[in-house]
Amino acid sequence: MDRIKDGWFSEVNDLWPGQAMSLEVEEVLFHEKSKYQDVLVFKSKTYGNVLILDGVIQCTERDEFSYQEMLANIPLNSHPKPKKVLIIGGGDGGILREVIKHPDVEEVHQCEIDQKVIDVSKEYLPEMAKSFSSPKLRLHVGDGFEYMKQHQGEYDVIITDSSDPVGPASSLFQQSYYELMKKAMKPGGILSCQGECLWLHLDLIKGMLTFCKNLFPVSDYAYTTIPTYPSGQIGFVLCSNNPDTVFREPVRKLTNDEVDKMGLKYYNTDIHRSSFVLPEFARKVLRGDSTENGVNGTN
Ligand code: SPD
Repeated sequence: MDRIKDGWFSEVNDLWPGQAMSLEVEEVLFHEKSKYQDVLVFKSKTYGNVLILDGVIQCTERDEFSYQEMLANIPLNSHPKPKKVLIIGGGDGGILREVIKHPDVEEVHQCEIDQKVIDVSKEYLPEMAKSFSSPKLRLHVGDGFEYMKQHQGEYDVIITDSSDPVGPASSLFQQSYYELMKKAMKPGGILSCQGECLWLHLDLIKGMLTFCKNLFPVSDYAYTTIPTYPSGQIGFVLCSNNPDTVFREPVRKLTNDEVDKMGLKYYNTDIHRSSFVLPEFARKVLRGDSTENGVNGTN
């Protein structure tokens, strides 16, 4: 296995040239090519079990909660009543686990293209995949574009938990995909998508926020810290069909007690607010000189 050398996995990829996260491997638990991608799971020395797709770290048991909690909770707590939610991707089940914690969520549709990812997650990442048994879930294995075409005007919140923009996943970072999500949303709907890294992909993020600004009355960008993603950081593109949405001020503010009861380890109301505060190099590019500091100047 050429990605593991001398007992270390290294995440070498052209999307982050000249750098690579390495994790010490204790045992390879699964390695197979699915119909869509190379699927590897190993037990690491210090990050628990790790899921790798096409050589890229998707999640580790130790730090996955940072990404999953933020990608799910920012949109859910920005919507006044998120009853029906669609998850595109997210085959490890972590986003689903977070979505069904929200008390207003009645029904979740999830569309994941690769059954193998669901299967290995059930086997090796049980803390993430445990929610696939939820009675609120309608799981569909297939293509997200096709699924949304058949479900127009249905969702309060759409969450896209994708891998990086290479191969088939690159279409999930393009305008046509956002147009499709817009059509699948109910009036006042909100979306949240994996939005890559400020340190590595600022131009890509700028491009996405530019077309989002033309498609939605409100759009914004937030981010989280996570040790095992490239440069230790990953962001989220957020859009709303409701012109009154102010992403950085959640409509549902969790008490400390609620945070505990929901088992949240990263998300709380303060981190929701602060995740929109950008370092200056990124603020200049993504928000220009607006003194209001919001992508659309409205929030
Ligand atoms: N660079 C890796 C980005 C992966 C984002 N998706 C991860 C899936 C976790 N549910």
